Amino acid sequence: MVVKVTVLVGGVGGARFLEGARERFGATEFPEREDTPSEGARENSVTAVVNVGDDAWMHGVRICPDLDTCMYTLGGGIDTERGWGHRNETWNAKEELAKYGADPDWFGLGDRDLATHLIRTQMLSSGFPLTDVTAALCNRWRPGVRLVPVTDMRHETHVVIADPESGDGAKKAVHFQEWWVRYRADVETFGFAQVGGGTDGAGAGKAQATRAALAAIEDADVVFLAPSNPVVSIGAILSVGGVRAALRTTKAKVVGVSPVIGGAPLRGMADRCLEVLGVETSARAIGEHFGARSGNGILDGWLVAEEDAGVAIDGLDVAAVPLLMSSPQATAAMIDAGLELVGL
Ligand code: FO1
Repeated sequence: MVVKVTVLVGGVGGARFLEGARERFGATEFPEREDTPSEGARENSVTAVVNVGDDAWMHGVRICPDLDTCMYTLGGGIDTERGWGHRNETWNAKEELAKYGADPDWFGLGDRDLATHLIRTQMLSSGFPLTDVTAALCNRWRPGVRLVPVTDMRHETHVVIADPESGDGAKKAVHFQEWWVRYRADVETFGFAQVGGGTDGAGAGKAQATRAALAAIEDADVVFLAPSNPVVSIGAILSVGGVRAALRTTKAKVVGVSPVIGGAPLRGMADRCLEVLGVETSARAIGEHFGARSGNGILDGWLVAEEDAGVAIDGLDVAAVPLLMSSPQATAAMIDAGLELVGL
């Protein structure tokens, strides 16, 4: 049977999960070529609804870390060591900018990566929505999965911290990238806020999900929440207008994958983010945080690691399976376990 799969993803963990989805369901021609077979003949399709909360204007260009990490990873251009940016990268522009005293000097803006941001910035300035810009960039990278931003509006994650520059612990809000890259989250942190939103009448002040993102959730057979950061990646997606409602009403089954194994995140700083929200860093607490659709949550199923076997959450089907995404094949096996868990 044709399976329409939608995955909510953030950066590195999300990209790795998408490699497994592509392995399991086959490549989705994206952007669709003119000769793409009609719906009936279509094979399985995989659409990623990608977080835009990390996105930032820096040095006059628009940077979309999670979209680029997914595009480069699936397109074979990622630096596997860092998990972000191009392999074989050089940093000449970054060094030259620093010599001019240009701010910020703490962000790793690579020369090859800069080309992506220049194309994106030119297209955005010409009036193309981020959804179309992403399709154009994927024309080159051919990721084999459809990548769509959750919204075309600004929806940046900003972080309220104790200002390290001020002696009296005064608070200030910084962009997520400054918190993540400059401070490594190693600063007193009070909370996260989404900044941006639409200028149009409808939902002004709150970014609204695109039609493509909502359709990807509503028309799917199954929706996965990738094992991305539950707060600043998945949480930032859920905070976009229309997403929660779509997840609660879709005919699809919704399956989450725990980003935490045995009380510790695999990489990134999910524990630091969860602590800010007062959520315990455990597969159970995060499953409860997302909640069951039979309650007022968004999940039908929750995959936890074997180390967390025995986790039980009201209203949720839970399965304990290997969760190490050590290869696309291992991730494909996780996806099969998720399908089985919800009877697909
Ligand atoms: N992460 C870092 O830790 N240091 C960096 O200098 C850095 C630069 C960077 C440039 C482009 C890009 O697409 C991602 C980049 N990242 C960097 C990752 C970025 O901070 C992501 O938002 C996080 O990895 C969270 O997904």
